[in-house]
Amino acid sequence: MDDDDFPRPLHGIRRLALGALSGLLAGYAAIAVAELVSVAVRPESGPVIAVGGAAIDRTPPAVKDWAIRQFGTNDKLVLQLGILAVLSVLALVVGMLATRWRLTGSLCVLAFGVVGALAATARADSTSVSDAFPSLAGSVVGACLLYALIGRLGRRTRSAPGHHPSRDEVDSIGTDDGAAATHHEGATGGDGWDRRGFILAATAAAAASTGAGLAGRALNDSQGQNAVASRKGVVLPPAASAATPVPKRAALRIDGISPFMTPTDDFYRVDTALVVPKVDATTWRLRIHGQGLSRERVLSFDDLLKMPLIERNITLTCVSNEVGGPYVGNARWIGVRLADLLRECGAKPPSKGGSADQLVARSVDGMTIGSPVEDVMDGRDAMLAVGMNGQPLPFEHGFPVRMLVPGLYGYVSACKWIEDIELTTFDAYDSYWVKRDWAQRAPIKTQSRIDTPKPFARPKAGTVMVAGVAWAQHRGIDKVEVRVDDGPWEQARLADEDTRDTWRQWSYPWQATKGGHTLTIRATDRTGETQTQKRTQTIPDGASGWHSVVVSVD
Ligand SMILES: Nc1nc2c(c(=O)[nH]1)N[C@H]1C(S)=C(S)[C@@H](COP(=O)(O)O)O[C@H]1N2
Ligand SMILES: [Mo]
Repeated sequence: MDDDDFPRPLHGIRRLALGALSGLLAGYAAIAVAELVSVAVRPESGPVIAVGGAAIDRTPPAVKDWAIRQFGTNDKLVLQLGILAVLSVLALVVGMLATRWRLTGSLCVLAFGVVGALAATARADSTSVSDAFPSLAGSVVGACLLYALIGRLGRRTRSAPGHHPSRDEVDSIGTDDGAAATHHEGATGGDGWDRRGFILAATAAAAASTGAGLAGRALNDSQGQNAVASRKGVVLPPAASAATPVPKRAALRIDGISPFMTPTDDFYRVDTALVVPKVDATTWRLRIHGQGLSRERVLSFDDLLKMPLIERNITLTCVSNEVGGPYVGNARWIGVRLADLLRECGAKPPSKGGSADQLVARSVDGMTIGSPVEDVMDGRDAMLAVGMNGQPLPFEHGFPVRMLVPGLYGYVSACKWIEDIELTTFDAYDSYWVKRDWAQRAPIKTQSRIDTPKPFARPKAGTVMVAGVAWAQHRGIDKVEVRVDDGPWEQARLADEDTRDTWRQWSYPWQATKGGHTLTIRATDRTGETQTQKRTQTIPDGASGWHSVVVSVD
């Protein structure tokens, strides 16, 4: 009778469990509210993306390479799931802690909000303190919710000094009549376990969070619709200077070889963007400015399309590509010749007396990529690309405009979602990856890859077609050699060269004998230099060494 008149607080394991649940609900509410508030700021300002971005910026290269290798293009999904998992564990712990120290628990939630806010404002693409709002707003809601939910559990022990509820009592509390509890405790929470109040509040919070989160997601997605519409509206003009037709015999028909032109959907993607930037081409602008220019320019997308366009096949390679790795692809690009634009602004390469030796490209997501002005203006087809394989650039590959410089690794040349070009010097400025210990200058190293047979394949004895690709952009491939086990180097048959900026296919009909064999490949570029056997890491300026494949012939 007494118990019914004065509900007891919840104790023991059930208190902890409901505390943990409260923590989870508070964390969920915080993330959901942050997502909704980020609609008013920008999608990248939400806490998961912000913390993920901060993690990417601080990941040591070795870990980054490992993550790319382990998870490939899923690395970003894995990162976000990892952050959510860590947040969940933290939320459980904070919830349990709050069952004892209610206010401290809520303050912890606020502290996480501050961390998220700091991460959001510290990112390179953050231009405003408003990036802090989503995390802060989310954490305030989360903190209040946790405080309220824990209040429903009743005040711990102190309300009933010396009282240790028996097993029976705890059970009866669990099944007590919620109406009685509500009656005694009112809206702000009394000293006893308010079962009905807890269930109501928890259910309402879960539902409201789900609603807020889904609404936030939907609104954030729809904000990209202008960009999507602007991309659909792009009509690429014909090139003033078309690509020379690919020689028929540049593309071999061999099972398992990389196709000479990489289909857009299979083209590798490497960037730091957790949210692919959706840029509206109709409002996009590119600013060209900096040292040694006689005039600055601001260009719209239409301005670019009105200029004479060049169309070129260019093989792009990532410095993070391991020997034998997949981060290389060949596409047909169309765009404006960058050297012409720079010359119109009065730029001169260092060899002609220009004072700026570095061109820094900046993207809408704050990436900075520095290329040598000399390379950009030495006559090669450096371009501001607007199209890839006959289509406007896909969002993943930099819509509306990206830079490309044949012969340079992507991290020193291929800025996607570009919006700013500044001429400066290598002494004066270190770009994003250079700050992270990658080399300032990084021409692509001569490399070759065996595409077929695959490692540990079991071909039949007899003629086995060994084939693959070799690249030495802007120098060209002159020779590819194959070695079986420790035998002599044999010349592979080279497919025709398209241009010296594209990779080159090769093949070698191997008379395979039974047993295990190691196939090794090496290429020689047009300067006469043969690929070095010396294995190096990808950092600081690209992997070197020979690719080999072990097979077992039946
Ligand atoms: N804005 C932006 N541009 C970027 C990057 C990036 O992280 N952000 N990564 C660069 C790197 S390291 C490479 S290898 C190429 C890859 O281009 P892709 O994803 O279109 O293949 O983009 C470059 N441009
Ligand atoms: Mo790269």
